[in-house]
Amino acid sequence: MTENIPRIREKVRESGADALLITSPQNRFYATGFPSSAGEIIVTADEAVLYIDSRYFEEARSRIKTARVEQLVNRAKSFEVMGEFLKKTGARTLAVEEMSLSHGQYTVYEKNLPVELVPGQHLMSELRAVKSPEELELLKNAQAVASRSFLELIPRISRDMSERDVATELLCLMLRNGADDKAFDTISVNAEHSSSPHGHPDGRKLKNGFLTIDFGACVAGYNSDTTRTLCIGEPTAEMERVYNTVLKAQLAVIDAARPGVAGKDLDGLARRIIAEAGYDGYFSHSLSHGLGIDVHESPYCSTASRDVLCRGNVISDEPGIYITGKFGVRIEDCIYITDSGCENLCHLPKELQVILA
Ligand SMILES: [Mn+2]
Repeated sequence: MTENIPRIREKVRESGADALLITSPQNRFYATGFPSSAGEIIVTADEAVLYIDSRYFEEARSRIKTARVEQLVNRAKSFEVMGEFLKKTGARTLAVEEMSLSHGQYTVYEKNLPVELVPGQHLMSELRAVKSPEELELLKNAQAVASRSFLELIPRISRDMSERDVATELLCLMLRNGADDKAFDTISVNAEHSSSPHGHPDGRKLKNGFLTIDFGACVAGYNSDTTRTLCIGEPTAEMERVYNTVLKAQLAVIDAARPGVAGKDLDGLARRIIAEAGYDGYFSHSLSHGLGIDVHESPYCSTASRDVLCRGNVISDEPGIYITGKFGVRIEDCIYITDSGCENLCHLPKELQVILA
């Protein structure tokens, strides 16, 4: 796993920040390639120090090459050591992850460090939004595990199973195929329940209607995110019309996604296709989010988004139509933004697939 400390130091230098404090497990992992449940990293333009306790210290010191690793004994001592380091660098402000620190944690840092805390969340989210070639490989690998598992799942689905059974079976397949964990709780919703975009799978037996499955694998710290909507029994004309509308919007986004496109315009494109088919107002969530170490990260494509796509982004493309009391359809792939367009990370078929008819 790559250490991204050099990229972070460069970002700190470019932004003019005095120093950056990394506190979240995700950003710590991104920085060091080393998973840990605790620890803090201070990064300046010239150096980086990881403060970590005895549970991780030896392994961290032997594996991490781009940051100095210091063992921490207790909280009071850690503030003293971090404070001394900050003084030595001449830092007067410290950029922090203001969106993930609790109010309590923020207050403790503010009280115990000899610097002014300033917002720094955007530094890490901007960096993480642009994937390195190695990160792209990790994302493709997670997607491959999830896709293989889904293909193995389809012939195992039977009318004896519940939504929850489908989710459990898929999790077993993903773990057997090499996932370290699921990326998030699988959504498996059938018939009228499929009108809940993030419905919780229940214990009732499957019946005729759509079966929407939104699932992901986490492999080596990187996630996949995919949705397919299958049809149990033959679809009605309305079901086919809704499915094909969502598919048309989903494919149009793949055609349009490229560097320089605004997130809100991509969202608007899908929304317009759905509205023109007569389903204005039935696409009730945003089109897209970035994906990586977190399942939801920058950039975002929504009606309110101010993000503009650039090469290296990996984003979801997941329009849907949800008709309360009837059914819902969502189709989702994750795509990588290339120099001139995008590459779909997911190769699962998308035509309406009828099962158990
Ligand atoms: Mn998604």
